[in-house]
Amino acid sequence: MRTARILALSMIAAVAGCSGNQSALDPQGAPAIHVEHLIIGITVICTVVWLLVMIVLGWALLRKRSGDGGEARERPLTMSVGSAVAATVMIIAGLTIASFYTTRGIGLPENAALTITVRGQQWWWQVIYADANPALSFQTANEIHIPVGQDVRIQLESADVVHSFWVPSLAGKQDLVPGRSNSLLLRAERPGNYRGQCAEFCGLQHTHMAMMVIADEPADYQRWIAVQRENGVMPTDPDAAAGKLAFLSKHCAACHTVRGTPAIGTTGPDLTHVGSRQTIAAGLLETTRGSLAAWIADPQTLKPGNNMPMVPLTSVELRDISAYMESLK
Ligand code: HEC
Ligand SMILES: [Cu+2]
Repeated sequence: MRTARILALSMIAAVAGCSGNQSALDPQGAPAIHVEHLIIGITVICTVVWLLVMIVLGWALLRKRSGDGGEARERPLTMSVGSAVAATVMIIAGLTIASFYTTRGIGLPENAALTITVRGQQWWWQVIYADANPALSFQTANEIHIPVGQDVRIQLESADVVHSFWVPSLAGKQDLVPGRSNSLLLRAERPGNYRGQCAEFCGLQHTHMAMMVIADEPADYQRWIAVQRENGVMPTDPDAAAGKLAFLSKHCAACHTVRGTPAIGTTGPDLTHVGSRQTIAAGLLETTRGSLAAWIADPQTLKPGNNMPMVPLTSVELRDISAYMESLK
């Protein structure tokens, strides 16, 4: 009874896991739909093959027990083995062709309107919206906004080791390889938040290397772009204003950029609009003043081994810097 209940519950969980914002079985864009068709096709064919093999095996075992068969059956046996081999070759060839056409189908169109560069870092995603006019270029981290219904070319690079970019609801999986540039087509038909994760083991904090692709209606997307292009806001709140001074006088500015201030470090994520992002530290924590304070106070306990050191701060400095970070919308 108990076993049956556990079985039923795990089946419900498995089916529920198929939908949601991070599932290859709940595709929301053309490339992911191609991949889903391939997954279903291969699963169905393999299931049929497995069932046939089991039926033949059962039949053969039963006949062996009843003592039937023997030398006289040599010829039909050769024939059935021969046809099984032929069927295997045909099925494998068929699956190879299907997989080839799927790969072609999710390939990049000649000219995607938008290209976004994503650089894998241990353990976060640097996202670069480059523009021919450098004044219009900007960077963000772990959060990629795209317009719905448009082909977006993601250019994938790596700063250190091999990572892998995978947003299952929107596209296939593609590696980020040091010294090489790969491309991937991303497309969302419906607005929403689509979660992705690094899919290639890349070190200690590989698990905490998530990203969010946010598909916006074109007008929302333009509004977001306009905000991101602006410099970091001048804090008006006294805590945040004091926090800005503290931020610039501590080591933070050596690793982080806040455009419009002397902070131009590039080791860590660009913080110009960090307060506008849903999460910090690659999906680890929701962005709130409290989580920012917790992170800045002790990044090594929250995400052991990551490349941000603990910078000694007084409690007032910590409070002010967190207020400043939160104000950077
Ligand atoms: C030695 C370089 C270095 C220094 C110094 C440094 N950081 Fe960082 N910081 C990083 C790196 C690297 C990350 C990304 C960590 C990760 O997600 O794995 C990060 C992440 C962050 C984040 C989260 C950003 C996001 O979008 O995920 C905030 C906020 C932040 N740092 C603030 C600060 C503040 C404030 C200081 C100074 C008290 C500081 N950092 C000092 C390297 C540094
Ligand atoms: Cu990884």
